[in-house]
This record gives sequence, structure tokens and C-alpha cells, in this order.
Amino acid sequence: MTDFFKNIPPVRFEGPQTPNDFAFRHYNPDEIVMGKPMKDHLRFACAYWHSFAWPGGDPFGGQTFERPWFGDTMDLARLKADVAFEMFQILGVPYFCFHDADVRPEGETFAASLRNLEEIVDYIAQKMDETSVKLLWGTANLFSHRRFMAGAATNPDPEVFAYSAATIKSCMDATIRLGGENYVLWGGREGYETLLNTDMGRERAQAGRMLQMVVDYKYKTGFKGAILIEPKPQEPTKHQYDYDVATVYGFLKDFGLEGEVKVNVEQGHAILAGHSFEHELALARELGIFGSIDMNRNDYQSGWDTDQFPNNVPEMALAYYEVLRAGGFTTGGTNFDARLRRQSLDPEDLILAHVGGMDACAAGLKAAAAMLEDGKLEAARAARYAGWDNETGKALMTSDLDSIAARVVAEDINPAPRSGRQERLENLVNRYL
Ligand code: XLS
Ligand code: NI
Ligand code: NI
Repeated sequence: MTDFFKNIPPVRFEGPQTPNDFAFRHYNPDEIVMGKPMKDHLRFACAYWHSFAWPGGDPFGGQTFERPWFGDTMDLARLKADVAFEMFQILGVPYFCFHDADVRPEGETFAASLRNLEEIVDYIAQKMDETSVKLLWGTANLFSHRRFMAGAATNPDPEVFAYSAATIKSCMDATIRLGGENYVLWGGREGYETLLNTDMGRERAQAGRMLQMVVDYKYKTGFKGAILIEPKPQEPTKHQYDYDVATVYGFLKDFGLEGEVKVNVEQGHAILAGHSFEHELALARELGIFGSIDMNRNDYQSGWDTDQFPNNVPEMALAYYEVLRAGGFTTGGTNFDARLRRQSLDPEDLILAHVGGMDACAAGLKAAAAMLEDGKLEAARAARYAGWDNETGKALMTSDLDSIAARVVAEDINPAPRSGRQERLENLVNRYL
């Protein structure tokens, strides 16, 4: 045991009335919701990078956090892992997620970095055995080091493409070694700062080739997890190629990978793309590429990826409603890709941030389940489209313009507009919250 979280006992469910800040009010892991325990619906994961690797900087100032594990040695990397697993256990989260750069110091050469990664992965494997905490997904950090400043797969320099391919292989190997349930590719710096120096066609082809190699390696290694792309419209680059779910789907179709790769949808990224989170989730479901979620919000005024812990239950209810309509998570889960505000210096801030996020998700899930079980929303939706289920409606989908036009004239069709009943449905939804 380290003494970082000293005096903070494991957080337990105590119900909505408890005065204890270090307790769950809604997240009751074993409570059955729609036939299965809440913990199996939500599949919470902590993000190693924000909680343990991020120093608290912003564009105007540097490090605010002082953590005993900050530094570039393997001893400190092990201390970081010790503290991380202590937090996972205090919270009772079943999963975590990581990038290579979060867990190991960078070496002088690629081979040295790889040795560091392999060594720490062995150490993490032991911790996973001791605690039963599992890996939701692994990924590669192909954006922090200056070598990636012009992108990874989409870099104009083929040597960076090669370095990135080798890095991805090492991170897929680490994910497989740790029994990860998914492998994530967030675009990092795959995009451009200015079109003036960018060959978009080439960069797109390079990204497609890299993704094909990732899928090939999945089959070569027998990795059973899902490969997920995480869409984001901008930041760090002015324009990110994996803009949103629809753009990613077009890209996957183009390279014939729509049956191989799904999406990890992040709440804040959806908002940056000008969508709602539920829009992105619903579209992913309809396209058959829904995989997992990053449940972190942005500040609605500041307009950038502030990665805050979720706290808006009504929004989360609508999000989990779409997750439940998708049949729930299979390999995916709810990852808190969220960081503290840079003034939240104390160890207890880390715990309380997650407690609040987990509780808000649980409350959202319960509301979503009630909406779905009650069936009123789905009944209203079905009634709105009912005309498409009768014979004339169905026939339209296999008809042609000539015959449809002839019928409209012959039967003197003159459709009467009907209310969309939006306010009525909004009132209905509020009753579950
Ligand atoms: C950045 C992304 C990143 C991915 C993992 O905005 O959300 O944190 O989730 O690389
Ligand atoms: Ni993000
Ligand atoms: Ni993310």
C-alpha cells in the first residue's frame, strides 16, 4: 500500500439519503436493472492518462499537481501503477484504459521504450491478477512526442508512419497480453493545420492502410477484442479526419472495413462536432458500429475539449437510452476520459470526481431503463411511423416513381400533417428523471 489515498476507505453504495461524500447514492453495482446487474450495464473504466499522467497544465501555465510518481524512471512508473490500482479498488471500478506513454517512461530508442513498456506491462499484469481489475482498452499515444507533430499514419514522412506502425503493434501486443477487451485508435494528430501544405488524398490513403494493418494484426494474433475508432472533429489539429461517426463510417466503407471496426463515442467530441451525444450514439447504432463510450463532458461555454467528469443526469439518461436501445455494451463500457480541474489538487478530489461521475451515470442508466421498460416513448415513436408497416407503406420501398405518381393521382392522395408531439415527449422524459 502507498500512502497516497491514506484514510480513504473503499466507496460503497449507501443510497440517496446518505450524508457521506465518499459513498454512492445511485451506483449500486449488484442492483438488477433490466435483468442484469448495474455494474454489467455500465462497465466503468478509469483513464490512466488524466488521473495519473496529466500534470495539470493549460496553455497559460504548467504543472499544478505534485505527485510522488512524476518522473521518468521505472521505479516511479511502478509507484504510479500501485497508486492507480489503489484508486481502482477504492472506487470498485472493474476496468481501466491506458496509452503506452501513460504507463512507461520514454526510452532513448524505440527498442528501449519497448523494453520499458514490456516490463511495466508485466508489473500491471500482476496487479490485475491481485485485484481482478481488467483492461477495457489499450491504445497508443501517437500525438504527444514532437515526432508526431505532423501526424502518425498521416505524416508526410514515411519514417513516422513506420514508427507509428511499430508503436501500434507494441500497444496491441500489450493490450492482448493484459486481456484487453478492445483496442482504440483516436486520431491524435491525424488531420491538418493548413490545407496549404497538406495532400489530403495521400493522408487518407495512409490512414486507410494503417487501419487495414491493424485489422490484419488482430486476425494474425487471434485478438478477440473489438477495434474502435474514436471520432473527434478538431483539437489538437484544426481539422481531424475522424470528424464524427458519419465521417468515420464513410471512411470505413471506403476501405471495406465497416464490418471490422466500430466506434468509441466521446460525449465531449460529439458536442465539438456540433451534435448531441445521443445523436452520435443513435447513428452508430443504426450503422451497426456502436462499440464503447468516453463519458466526459466539455464546458459548454469554453468550446474546447475540457474533459470534465459527467454530472448532467438528464443528458446521460438520453445517452444510456441509446446505449440500451443498441442492446447495451458487449466489449465496450463507460470510460471516464475525464480529468480534474487544475486547482483540484488533493488525492480526495480524484476519488470524489469519479464517485460523482459514477453516480450520475447510474442515475442516468436507471432513468433510461425506466423509459425503455415503460415503453411509452417507443410506443409513440412506433405510432408515428405506423403507416410504413401496412401494405401500402411497405410497397413504397420497392416501388418506382412512375407507379407511385400514378397512384397519387388515381387515389387523389392529399396527406394531412400530424403533430410531432415534441413537448409532450419532452414532458414524458422529464417524469423519469
Ligand atoms: C482525446 C481523446 C483521447 C482518447 C484516447 O481527446 O479523447 O483521450 O480517448 O487516446
Ligand atoms: Ni477527448
Ligand atoms: Ni477519449
